[in-house]
Amino acid sequence: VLSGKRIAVVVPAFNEAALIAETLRGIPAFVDRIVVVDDASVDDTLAHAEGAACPRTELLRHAENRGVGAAIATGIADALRNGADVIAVMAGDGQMDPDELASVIAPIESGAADFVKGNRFLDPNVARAMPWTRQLGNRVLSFFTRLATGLAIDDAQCGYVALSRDAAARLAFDSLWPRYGYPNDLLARVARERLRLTEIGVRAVYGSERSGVRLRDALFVVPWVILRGLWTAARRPVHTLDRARGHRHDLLSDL
Ligand SMILES: Nc1nc2c(ncn2[C@@H]2O[C@H](COP(=O)(O)OP(=O)(O)OP(=O)(O)O)[C@@H](O)[C@H]2O)c(=O)[nH]1
Ligand SMILES: [Mg+2]
Repeated sequence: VLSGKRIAVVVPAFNEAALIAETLRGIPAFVDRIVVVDDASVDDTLAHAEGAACPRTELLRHAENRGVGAAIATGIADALRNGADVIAVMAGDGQMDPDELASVIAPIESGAADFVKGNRFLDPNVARAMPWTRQLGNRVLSFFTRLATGLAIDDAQCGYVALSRDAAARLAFDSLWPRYGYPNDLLARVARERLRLTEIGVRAVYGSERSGVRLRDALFVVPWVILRGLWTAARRPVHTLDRARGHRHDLLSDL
């Protein structure tokens, strides 16, 4: 607990036996609930997660592999059901620096933002830490995501995010794009819901983990999700329409 808010961290994990325990042990003590979502790993991820679990840890498992976006959606639903006020996402492969969690969630805790996005391009070491193919790909995908959503973001693909309970409820995670490309779908929804977005500098961490991202994801899948986002971002949210209708009703009854 920080400043009276209940904090949950969602950890998607697929075949992360080598890194999941270390990742879980690193999560700061102020986190109230850790929701690990094992996306039907075929290695010992679950056993290693169990080994590192403590009373605040919840272990969920998909019956079949559904993708990182779907795993995050499962974790967010659990966090909402269990009363989280602030929710953050940290990958199960140790790529999010736990020392940065407090600064990532700070704008949500204070109410200054509804959605916080990590920005690895603010890391002075990014040129050395992030493989150049990733730097190029992330820059290009971020450029098109900016165009499609109108949001001022530098690092669309960064998975280190935090959001408020209200934002999590409004973003309708149950229909989120299930695989790579989910961050771009999420940003389109953030734009549609007119949420207040803040970017925070985070470290670019590339270590011994193996990425599941394939060239076809960067070339075809993510661009397709970005394109869809044009439509998503432009749609007016239902609650705004409701408010507009309510307003018109008030005007009419004033007459
Ligand atoms: N590859 C993959 N990862 C999944 C899946 N479901 C959950 N995950 C988890 O999602 C997180 C991110 O996956 P990565 O493949 O490392 O992708 P990334 O970190 O966005 O991309 P890189 O910058 O290339 O590492 C990891 O913690 C995975 O364990 C899945 O179906 N496939
Ligand atoms: Mg990774």
